[in-house]
Amino acid sequence: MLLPYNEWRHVFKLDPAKEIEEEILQAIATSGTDAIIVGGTDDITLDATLDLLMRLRRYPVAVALEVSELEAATMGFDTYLTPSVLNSGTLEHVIEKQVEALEEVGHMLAHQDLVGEGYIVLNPDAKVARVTQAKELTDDQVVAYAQLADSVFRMPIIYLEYSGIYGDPSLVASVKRVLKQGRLFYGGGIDSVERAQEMLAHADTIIVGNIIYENLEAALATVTATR
Ligand code: 1GP
Repeated sequence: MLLPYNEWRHVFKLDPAKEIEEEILQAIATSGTDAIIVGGTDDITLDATLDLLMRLRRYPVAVALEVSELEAATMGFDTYLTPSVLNSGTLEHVIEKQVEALEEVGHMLAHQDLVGEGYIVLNPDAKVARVTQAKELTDDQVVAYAQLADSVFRMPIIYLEYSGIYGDPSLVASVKRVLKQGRLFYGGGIDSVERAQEMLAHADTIIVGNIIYENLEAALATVTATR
């Protein structure tokens, strides 16, 4: 059975802009991970997204699309994760791109398949931080953003995004303490079982990205942290 997003503990994120060999794709898809998110920051094309979707559909694993880019929106995914970067310096990445996408494809998407993600981008050097002009935040602000997303906006997912670096487990724990209903996603720098376990102690779900392309064995090992 394919797991819904609110039961995911471990997720791999594949970037459609990056090439991936068939054996690596198979190893990732059959690793025991709960889901695969297809998403990236730039150079996302419809062709590459469709290609990855078709290749992944051969395996019994949930596949979610995470893009605000109109060009890549296509049918066939189990879930459509819609990221809003809450600490973005521009409205474009909070609501505008999302509205643009829904204007085009909204009528084809079912309410239950659309899941909002309140992103808090915390690595100022990450591409996503530059593209969205993410504001740097104090720890107290991070917690306040998380509470806003959870208790005010009632977003189903609050996503602490450190993309490229390993984050601060104590800040992840502080965020977890204020959440009442949303699920806490953590992503960034998970490249070992130890780090996966450390973040899973606080976050509901961990997202493993880059290491897939750097060290497959290490990436696969992170799945065992959920056992
Ligand atoms: C990126 O949160 C994910 O969007 C995972 O981060 O690539 O650093 O593992 P890494």
